[in-house]
Amino acid sequence: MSKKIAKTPEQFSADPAAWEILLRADKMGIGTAFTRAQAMPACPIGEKGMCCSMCLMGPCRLVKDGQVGVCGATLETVGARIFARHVAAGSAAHSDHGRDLAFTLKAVAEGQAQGFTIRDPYKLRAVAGHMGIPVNGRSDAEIAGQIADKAIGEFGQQKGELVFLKRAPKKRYELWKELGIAPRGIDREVVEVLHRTHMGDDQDAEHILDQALRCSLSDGWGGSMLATDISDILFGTPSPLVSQVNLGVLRDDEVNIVVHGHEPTLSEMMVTALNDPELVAYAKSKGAQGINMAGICCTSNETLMRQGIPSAGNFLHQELAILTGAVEAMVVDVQCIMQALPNLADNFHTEIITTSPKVKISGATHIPFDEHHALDIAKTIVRRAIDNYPNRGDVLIPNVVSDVVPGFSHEYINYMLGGSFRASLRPLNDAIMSGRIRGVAANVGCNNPRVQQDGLHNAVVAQLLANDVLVVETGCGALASAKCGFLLGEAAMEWAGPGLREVCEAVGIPPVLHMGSCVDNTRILTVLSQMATEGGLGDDISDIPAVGLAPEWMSEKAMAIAAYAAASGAYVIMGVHNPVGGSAEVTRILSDVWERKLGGKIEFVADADEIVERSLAHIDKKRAALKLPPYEPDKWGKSGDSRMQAWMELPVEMQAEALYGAPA
Ligand code: MSK
Repeated sequence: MSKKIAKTPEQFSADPAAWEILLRADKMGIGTAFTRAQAMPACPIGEKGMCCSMCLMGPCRLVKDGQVGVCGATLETVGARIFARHVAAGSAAHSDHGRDLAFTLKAVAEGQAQGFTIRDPYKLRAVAGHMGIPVNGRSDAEIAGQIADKAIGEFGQQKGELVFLKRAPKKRYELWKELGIAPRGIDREVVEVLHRTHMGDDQDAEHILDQALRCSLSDGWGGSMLATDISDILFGTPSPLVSQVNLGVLRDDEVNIVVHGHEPTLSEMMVTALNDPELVAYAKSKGAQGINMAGICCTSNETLMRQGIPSAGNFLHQELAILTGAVEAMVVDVQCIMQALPNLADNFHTEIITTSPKVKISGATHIPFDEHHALDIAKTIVRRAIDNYPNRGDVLIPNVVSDVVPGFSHEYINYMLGGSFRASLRPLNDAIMSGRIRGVAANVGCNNPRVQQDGLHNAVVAQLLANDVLVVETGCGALASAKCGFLLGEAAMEWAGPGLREVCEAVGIPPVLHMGSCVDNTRILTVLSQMATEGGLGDDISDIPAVGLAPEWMSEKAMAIAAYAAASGAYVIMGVHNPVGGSAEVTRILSDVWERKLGGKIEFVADADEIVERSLAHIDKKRAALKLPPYEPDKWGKSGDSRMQAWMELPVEMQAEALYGAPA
């Protein structure tokens, strides 16, 4: 049903492409997540984690001072349980994605995965090294099979510890063991959170949150890390390329297929299918000029950084893409897919196709993915989209696109800083030590219609760049920056402070580095670990002048990421609101207690300026602790391209005078 837009499109989103489509939705009387959020204020009790629904004696609302639930549960226990369950759900989602990739790798090793192959044998061997799997004299298939078996075993392991924990700095690894939070097996830690938070179990807030930490680590240094590594083995380790982002990547004269969700397996095969000459000819027979694929959310990040497939946008663009009227099929897999899509698509010709055996949505067509017949399934889907092209009605594609350079895997960052034979993060550490780069921020996470789309991401990133903070990004935060033009080399000239600009010019990189999808936050863990062991920035992740930010987060996966980042020693600031803000004690444990125990913490800050202020204060505190020179921007910026640019802007007569002296 139509909702009157009380907010303007500009208040809903910072993105001009969204403005145009939101006006169209309003004219057509179609609601979106933007208008639904406005029409449905968040529940004031649930919003602060003050409602316990863990058993049927409730739900209990703990809204008065000292009030307890029917069982006697306190606000602290309730808040800790809610937080821990969010972390467990987020960890389960990420990690299950990793499990599916492990099974695909196993099928590839056995020659049973149609169309898939091992694209990065170097990464295959590197991962084998991390797992203690011998590689000498063995075929790719043999190594892949053993990696897959080991990976699958990590999920069901009951005792011991996950094999990737030793990829963390030694001090961090020892700390996890000392605190008793080193994860034993991925599934085990998720199950234990659910057990401990069942009615009548663990009732000490800090103790519950310790298990949340252990569970999150099983994601960050377990399931998600496996997902990243195996994706690289199967589909190639990303390196920078050029592509485009925003709704303007949709074509008005081609069949448009949008892939959305998180898993790269089917979408990678779709890329092969859409280049099939027979299907291209079939599309032309239906009156289209060709077949165009674009992505949304993290499936988009996967195909963007590896194949250069353009991105139609981030989380809140999923409905807007359909509202263009130009999408023949939206092909979804897992996570972050709004249930509103099939109803919305009923207003247009778009077919919503669910492809994961785990995800069905009423009103959508279900074509389940099976890695043994991936190419056949991809071709079937492409053919359906082509058949749908003649049904297209009125189309409105905003003429808004930005160029983007994605694909900075940690392997590529090492290569770009040191070349093939001296690949290293040494120049990055040196730049931070000298003060050219003040520190590093990882800006990640979602959009949330409770706040202006991309507004917080863009405001925070712009201010950090101006303060010489190098920004790395994943997920929908990265796509927000891409739309805004931050993921381009030229952005350094426009946005970066003098020291950061010098580094970007010298290395030839954007000031904001796209590192992948939300499971790929593990790439950031790898970079931080390497920075800590490279020398000069302490010997643990908690020593590094760095922060983690998720200004517009909404998903439980973001909570899992925040928890494993804090457990790994990072200061994490989450925007929007504190989901356990009703309990001052839980809020204190997540910040003060965790900082004392782990050197990392989570805080919730809704305001962009305050996020930046706290980030810079933390970075400067870490610089001081390392006895690095204080941040002095005036020392930098007198070399490199900016000097050249200033020169080029001088009138020719002044250039001549500077070179040859004043005319006689
Ligand atoms: S897709 S989890 S909205 S980043 Fe990874 Fe974006 Fe957040 Fe989903």
